[in-house]
Amino acid sequence: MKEDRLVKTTCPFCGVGCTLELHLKDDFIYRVTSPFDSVVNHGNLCVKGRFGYDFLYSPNRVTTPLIRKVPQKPGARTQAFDLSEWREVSWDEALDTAADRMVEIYRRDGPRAMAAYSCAKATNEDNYLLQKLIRALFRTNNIDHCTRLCHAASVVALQMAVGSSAMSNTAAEVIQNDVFIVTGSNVSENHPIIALQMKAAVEKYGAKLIVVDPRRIEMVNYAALWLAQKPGTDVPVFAAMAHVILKEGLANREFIASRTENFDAFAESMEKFTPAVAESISGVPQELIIQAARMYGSAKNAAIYWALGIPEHTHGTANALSLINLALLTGNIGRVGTGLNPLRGQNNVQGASDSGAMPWHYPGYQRVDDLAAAEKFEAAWKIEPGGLDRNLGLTTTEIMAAVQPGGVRCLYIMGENPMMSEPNLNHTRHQMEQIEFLVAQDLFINESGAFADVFLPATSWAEKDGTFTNTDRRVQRVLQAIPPRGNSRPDWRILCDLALRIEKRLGRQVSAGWNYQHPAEILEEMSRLVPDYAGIRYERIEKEGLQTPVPDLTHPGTPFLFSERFPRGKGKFHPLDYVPSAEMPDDDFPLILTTGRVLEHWHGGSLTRNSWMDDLYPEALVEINPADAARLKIESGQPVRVTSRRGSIVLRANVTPKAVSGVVFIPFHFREAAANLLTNDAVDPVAKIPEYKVSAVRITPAREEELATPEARQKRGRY
Ligand SMILES: Nc1nc2c(c(=O)[nH]1)N[C@H]1C(S)=C(S)[C@@H](COP(=O)(O)OP(=O)(O)OC[C@H]3O[C@@H](n4cnc5c(=O)[nH]c(N)nc54)[C@H](O)[C@@H]3O)O[C@H]1N2
Ligand SMILES: Nc1nc2c(c(=O)[nH]1)N[C@H]1C(S)=C(S)[C@@H](COP(=O)(O)OP(=O)(O)OC[C@H]3O[C@@H](n4cnc5c(=O)[nH]c(N)nc54)[C@H](O)[C@@H]3O)O[C@H]1N2
Ligand code: SF4
Ligand SMILES: [Mo]
Repeated sequence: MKEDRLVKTTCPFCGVGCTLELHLKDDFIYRVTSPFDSVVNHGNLCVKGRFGYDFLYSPNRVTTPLIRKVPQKPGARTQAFDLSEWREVSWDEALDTAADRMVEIYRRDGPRAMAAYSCAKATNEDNYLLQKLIRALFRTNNIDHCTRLCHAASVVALQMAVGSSAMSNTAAEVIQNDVFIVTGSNVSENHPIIALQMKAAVEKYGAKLIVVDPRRIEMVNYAALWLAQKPGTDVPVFAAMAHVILKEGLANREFIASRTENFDAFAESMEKFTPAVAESISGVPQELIIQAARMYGSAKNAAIYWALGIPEHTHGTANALSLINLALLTGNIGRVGTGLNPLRGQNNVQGASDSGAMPWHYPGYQRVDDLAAAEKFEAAWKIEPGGLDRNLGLTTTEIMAAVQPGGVRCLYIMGENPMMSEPNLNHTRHQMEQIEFLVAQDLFINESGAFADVFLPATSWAEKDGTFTNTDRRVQRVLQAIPPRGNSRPDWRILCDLALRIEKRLGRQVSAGWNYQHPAEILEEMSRLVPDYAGIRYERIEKEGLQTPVPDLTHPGTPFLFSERFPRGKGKFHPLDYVPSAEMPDDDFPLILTTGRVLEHWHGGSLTRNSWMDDLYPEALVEINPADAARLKIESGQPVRVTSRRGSIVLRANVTPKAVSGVVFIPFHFREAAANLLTNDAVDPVAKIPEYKVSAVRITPAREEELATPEARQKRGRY
């Protein structure tokens, strides 16, 4: 018997980054709480942080390296969920096989044949190493992660306008806002602890909340104004607010003159967006737009919080720019209690981006096509001059599209699940079948790993050390609480062991090395290369995280950005036009489908569907407005078929006023009713993010037998 222990660590689910206290008895986590003095969450946790950790004990978890029994061929690759289709092997055999095949393909086809998906659930150290492996050993920038499917358009827009893409302010500052806008963010389900602070801002501190969202999300109950636009019409709504602010003299002339550029071109392009025009496109009554403009435009401290309702469109970049324009126009940026705040999703999506798991940037957003940056990384990794690839790599969606002879042949997936998370899954399936060699490094054989040749069992966050960077740029510790389950290993260790084998086969040594003894050494290497992380060391964040930028070892961290200047100098206004979504409703497909999340579940479901969370929310539901349901003669609980131009699924209806008329909502967590069979893979031309928030569908009644049975729901398998 060991003593009972408490281990303080960071939640593995969302970007809020709550502190967890794991209660252990004999290396078994029997309870999770949070200390009252935790800086992010003050002892509060949502249901996932508190109860959702048990996936790590799931019998479905794979803790032995595996190799497929039947060799897979491109074009005829199949999925194997059942362990009987795999051979349990030693780590040596698994890693040697992976290294042999990867090097063989690289030798034959060169860098463009190699690609990797990195993992926003894994640590900064894990992500730093995977991008180093891909860049330094395979000489390609073909590495990306789920940020591409997430806030890519927010990132691009913020880079264009201010030169930095992170949240500008700290989430807890919401209580210092007089007015705040929440748009495209179902915050009480997806960032629940930030939602608590927002509710307090309204109820205790008198802030006024403006919700701009096409669903009647919970935060509408706290809102002074709710603008329910048709999905895909944010530009007209926010541009009309700018129009009113300009017309009514509410613009901050001093801020515009001293801190911004390109104002005239922007102001001219706002002329056409009268509230009446915006109403005709978006359906939002013009009086509401005018009121919202006055409220935001005359506030002393106003902030904008947004999530995926903004970027996940073919015009996602324009959507995000329409928000940025508003903040520049009113000077609501660069001070405490203001800001442009894209709420980041995964526990470590900010960190995976900071760590360089991206095709256009080295760690720290240093561009791969910038000569000085490339030379810096060549020197650090001891690579011959000119050795690193100077070309932008492929993004997540481009990698999948490039799987073909002459294109990507080998894919390494560390902790992602494209076969659930990418749009138009029938197309993704076709592409996955064409891969020549596939490695999956995960806790579970998910729908994508089921296609793999080699499966490498990683540990969960509770079985390893490292750091996560949360949505407000806070780098926090992750502490090993229990030994790795079975034969699993932490991602960073797997990557080091693999890299050494690849190096040996290539006869190429990256003498900056792969012999790390502890993740602290990896973070130290990264902090030497990334100025914003220069002052971060494990010792400094044992008690409390530090918010980047942390430029030196005594710097206290940066709660809000841009007080003096923007990273690009002046903030740049962007003129805008309205562009409709790629697929609009018509007679055949009369409803708009928007997709997203529910409180209890996580993305493709690998974690929460292998957890108690699945008992709380066991079955996929489509939200339909009562008027639409009456017209379609559908009742709550009845099975329905939802069909788009790309696919069709059967699930139960949830008739609820949370859905507005003409718009239905389906969460994408459920394999047996996979929402992404329906979604459109059209992308924003600049940010390459898919249009998850608007597809056209029709709904027809279905029979009970067409639904997945409860047993089938429990089993993972082909959808
Ligand atoms: N429980 C849970 N929490 C999560 C996650 C999870 O899987 N489960 N995932 C995490 C991740 S990675 C992310 S990125 C975040 C995502 O957090 P959110 O973006 O809040 O998640 P979604 O459910 O996609 O909600 C999108 C919101 O946009 C609205 N919307 C739809 N179309 C439009 C539109 O055209 N314009 C506007 N303005 N709004 C629109 C929807 O009604 C919804 O309120 O959540 C994180 N937190
Ligand atoms: N229709 C629709 N589709 C969407 C979205 C939407 O709103 N609508 N949102 C998009 C967004 S914002 C996102 S972020 C993506 C998410 O898409 P993905 O990142 O593809 O989805 P996840 O299900 O989170 O996959 C994470 C995997 O990592 C594994 N894992 C967890 N921890 C670790 C670890 O420490 N190490 C390793 N190696 N593996 C680990 C889990 O078991 C799981 O299999 O989905 C996108 N897809
Ligand atoms: S709000 Fe996010 S970080 Fe906090 S407990 Fe819930 S899932 Fe974890
Ligand atoms: Mo995300």
